[in-house]
Amino acid sequence: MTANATPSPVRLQAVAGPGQPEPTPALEQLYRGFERELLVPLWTEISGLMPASPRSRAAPHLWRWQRLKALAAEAGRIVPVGRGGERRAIALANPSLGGRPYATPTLWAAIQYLMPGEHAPEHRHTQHAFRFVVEGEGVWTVVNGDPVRMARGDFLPQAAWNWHAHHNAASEPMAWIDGLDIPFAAYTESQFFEVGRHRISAAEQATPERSRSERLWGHPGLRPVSQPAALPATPLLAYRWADTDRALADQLALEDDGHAATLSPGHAAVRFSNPTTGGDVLPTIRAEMHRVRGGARTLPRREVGSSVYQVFEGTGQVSVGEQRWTVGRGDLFVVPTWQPFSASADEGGALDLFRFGDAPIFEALHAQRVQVDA
Ligand code: GTQ
Ligand code: FE2
Repeated sequence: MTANATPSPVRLQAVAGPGQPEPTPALEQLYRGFERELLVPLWTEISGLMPASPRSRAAPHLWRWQRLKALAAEAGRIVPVGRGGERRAIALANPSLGGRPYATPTLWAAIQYLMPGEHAPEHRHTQHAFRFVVEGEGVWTVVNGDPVRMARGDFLPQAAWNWHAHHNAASEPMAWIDGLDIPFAAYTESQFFEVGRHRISAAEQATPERSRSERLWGHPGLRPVSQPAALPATPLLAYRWADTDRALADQLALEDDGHAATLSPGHAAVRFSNPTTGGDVLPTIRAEMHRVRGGARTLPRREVGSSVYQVFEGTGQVSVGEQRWTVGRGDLFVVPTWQPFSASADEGGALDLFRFGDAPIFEALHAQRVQVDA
């Protein structure tokens, strides 16, 4: 190697061990040759490259809603929102992902905050997104010119490449959470982004109770014949809490009546679905709402892929791998791939958990596995 040649980033050490060649001077020579030519043999790497089951770089971690909200409110006072920064969104950074704004290796989760009268400018991107509202109201998200009301318990998916802006039409600040596949898109180097108008039109700043998308698509089991047969992502832009709540309550009531309806005793769950296919709402993101009856506990479950949960209502205990937390409204936590997860609701009230995860990616690749410990 000449003095000014770039040093090889490959570093190989001849070490004794099961399945490893004997560390001899000849082996050292061979490894120096590999380094010069930028080569790495499988035999030194196999346990890391091909583990027996998924090992996550991400750690289970919990963020308390009260602390997030206090910091977001402070950001509301001192950080303007506008073109360039685009959004007053503050992302959860998993402690094991190197300080990147990634909740999990594939998912972004952020608290977003808008002050009264504020606008977040229009843009579009290839990342899939959604909003979920744990408390408050007063913001409309305007998707391709369709103003969509946001209120507690609502789930608002926002598929790739739709223009979107947000505006707060109320006299109070509002916070909500965003979920996006930003880390997945970054890792796969597949992103596109465009800025739109700085200000949407006065007509688009309307504050209708129901969006055009809900009037067209929001009728259970009824599809508009004028519209395309199967769309890859949901055209319905709001899933309202009243509907989600009734679906969960009905599952538990059916269980009370002796009918099979729940995932396990006392554990009801619904998945937000694309009305044109019945599949996941977004191509890369699965979203669900779970209700655990007071005093009940979910079966420990592990899945390929990572999830983020937000407590919507109630108090209880959750366990993720070796971690165990007492949780309450708004708290957010991460379940890394293949780590067992279970939740139990405190006596006296149900525990409602909003969950989003990257399962559609693995299902599309036929790489999904689920294991439930009954
Ligand atoms: O509201 O459009 O948290 O584009 C991250 C990226 C929110 C949004 C985020 C975004 C948005
Ligand atoms: Fe966006």
